[in-house]
Amino acid sequence: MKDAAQHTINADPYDWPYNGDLRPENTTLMIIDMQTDFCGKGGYVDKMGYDLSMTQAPIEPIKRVLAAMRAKGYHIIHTREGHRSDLADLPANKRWRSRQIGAGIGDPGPCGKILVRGEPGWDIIPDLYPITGEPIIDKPGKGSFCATDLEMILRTRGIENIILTGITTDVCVSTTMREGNDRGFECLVLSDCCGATDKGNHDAALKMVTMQGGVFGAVSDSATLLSHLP
Ligand code: C5J
Repeated sequence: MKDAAQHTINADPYDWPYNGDLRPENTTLMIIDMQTDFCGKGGYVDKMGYDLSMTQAPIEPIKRVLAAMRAKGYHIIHTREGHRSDLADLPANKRWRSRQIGAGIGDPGPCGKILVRGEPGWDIIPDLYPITGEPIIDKPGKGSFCATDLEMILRTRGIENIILTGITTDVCVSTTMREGNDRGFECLVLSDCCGATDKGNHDAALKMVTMQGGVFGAVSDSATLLSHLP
């Protein structure tokens, strides 16, 4: 029998995926935490005083990747970081630290209670809003696998490859990539489809992926992906 067609995306430090098995059936786009709290006026990142242009930069590239991958029938999974309205899943140290920087999680802000489920600031921005059939993973922490059913959804759907996008590169994207990699998923992060609150941290988080032959997977960008996506 003839081998299945091989498809790879040019990436650093290796053409991805490692085994050339890139298909809509076994590959998901993950869009991490594209919530008003992380990229909108009056949200959590804005309240902390960081430059919003850095977390807004990936919106347009993600839009292009999302449209193309939806059209080709790839799996699409979204995540939201946030806590129960009674804050029962908010660790005291996470709340304390956020208050030190003037953006207390669970405290009222211009977009409702910061990072609390159901509040306006917590939801995904309209430009990237999920459509029917696209799971949303609600997570209390930085990684998308911790205290969620993400792994069960990926295994049930036969997903082996994860293409990561979203915010922030050095926190929730990086943590999810590490968690996914440790579980045997083949991960690719798209550099222009991520953003951080600090350019140095964005660059460093991407560089870390490329060490040791691709210690967490590989790094590419939206244009490269779109020109070779089967
Ligand atoms: C942070 C995230 N930075 N989505 N969350 O607290 O990266």
